[in-house]
Amino acid sequence: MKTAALIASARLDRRTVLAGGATLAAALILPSVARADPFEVVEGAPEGGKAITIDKMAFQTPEITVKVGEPITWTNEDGMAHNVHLRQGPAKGHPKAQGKMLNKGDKYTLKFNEPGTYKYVCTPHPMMKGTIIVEA
Ligand SMILES: [Cu+2]
Repeated sequence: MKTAALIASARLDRRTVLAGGATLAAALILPSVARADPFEVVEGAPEGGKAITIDKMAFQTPEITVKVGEPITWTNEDGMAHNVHLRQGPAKGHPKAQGKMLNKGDKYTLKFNEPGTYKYVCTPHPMMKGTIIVEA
């Protein structure tokens, strides 16, 4: 009986320790997941990645597939100013989803942290549409 009580007590301790460990792990992991943005604006048009030209009132590559972390750089070659405004997908409603207006020759680079399908438009010309598929 004494032994049984000891075993029960040992089991309880181990469960308590495991539960405590899981809680600690959750505390360490969850805040970083909550903080991570689905995408980032990258300054200074980095080397590599994919390129999309904006011209003739259109995103010249309307659909593109990238890996997580692979940058996409848009270059406006149109005489009119345009932007990249992420409207559907993981970036929907994000405070940085509406990109700055790009004049002719300006570049804008995004990289994506979260896989998914991101649909975007140009804010003043919403008939200009594009789709970004981000793969893990
Ligand atoms: Cu536009």
